[in-house]
Amino acid sequence: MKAVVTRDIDKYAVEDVTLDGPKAGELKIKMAATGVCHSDLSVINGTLPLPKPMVLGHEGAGVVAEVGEGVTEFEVGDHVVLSFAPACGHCHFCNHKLPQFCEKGAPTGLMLDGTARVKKGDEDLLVMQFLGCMAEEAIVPAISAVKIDKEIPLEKAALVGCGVMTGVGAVINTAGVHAGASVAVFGCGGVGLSIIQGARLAGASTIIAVDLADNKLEMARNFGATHTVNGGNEDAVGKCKELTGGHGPDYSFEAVGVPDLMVAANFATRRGGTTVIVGVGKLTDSVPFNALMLSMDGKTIKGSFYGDTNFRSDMPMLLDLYRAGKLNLDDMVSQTYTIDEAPQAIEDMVAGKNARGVIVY
Ligand code: CXF
Ligand code: ZN
Repeated sequence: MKAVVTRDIDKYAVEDVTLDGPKAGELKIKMAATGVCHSDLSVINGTLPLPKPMVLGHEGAGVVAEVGEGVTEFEVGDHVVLSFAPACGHCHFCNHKLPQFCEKGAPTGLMLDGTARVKKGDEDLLVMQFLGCMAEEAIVPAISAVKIDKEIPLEKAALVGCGVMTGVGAVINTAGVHAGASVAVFGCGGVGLSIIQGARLAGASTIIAVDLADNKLEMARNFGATHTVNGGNEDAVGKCKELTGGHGPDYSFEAVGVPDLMVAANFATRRGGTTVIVGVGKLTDSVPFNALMLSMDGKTIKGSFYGDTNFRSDMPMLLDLYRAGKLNLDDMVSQTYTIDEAPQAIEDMVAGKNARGVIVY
């Protein structure tokens, strides 16, 4: 089968590889669609320090093609969305309503039993987030999949596997944005646009989108931004204050992973408000906060991982919102690609062309 593999920093290619069958507790998925996410690029360029060679892909949906021993919740033909974090349901974090931090989720690149399923000759290939779903087929832990309604188009469903869940979840689960709130979103890629959609769903009355690219700001308006600010020509923090009666937004979200933008988002937030850091930055970067003002301004700074999701309930819920016409996934898929076109899809993402590019098999 074909898979997108990174072997060295800044290098990746579509390769022909083989796939073993599913072992106990696993599923074989015939992939239907895989979204291309900045975190795939972060594996390629080493921002996410994961071992290589690694099959990319962590935002996917497909059809169950084989069921491993002991799996009772799925059968062949089921449509599933894949979660990039497994949830065992029994560990400390699963038992404390934090399944996004399930103890099974430490990303080694191997499957949960410590062995590999993807091979190139005798060589073992690792997979991103137990999935490696930028490939025609994938073996995944059954505890990383959720069954969805067969009527939902799989190329739309794939997006809730990462970007849409991360963004909408940051608004609903992490921040708990209330109706009538003011919200600023710094960075309007797939995650930022999903934060904007989440804010619209939560009933925010002011939604300020900040980006450097006018095409992203135009998309932001389409997804629900009430105001747009090009941070390249305008003082974004000043504009956020001006648009919120001089106080700053109740909630600011950073969706890129850049320290200066995290600082700007927190500067913009009103006194007593909440700044949510959604962007995945570099391990080597730190962000300062002012020792006097953090207490004086009473702001909350929260990190949000995977939209603090309980994916088994949240992902079908998001797809229900899609079906009800309340969550726009149709415009989120701004371009589709074949797997042979994966390099083009990654280039287009770097160039900021897409809301989301999706590989369709
Ligand atoms: C990332 C977070 C770090 C692990 C891979 C996925 N989130 C979104 O892309
Ligand atoms: Zn992602």
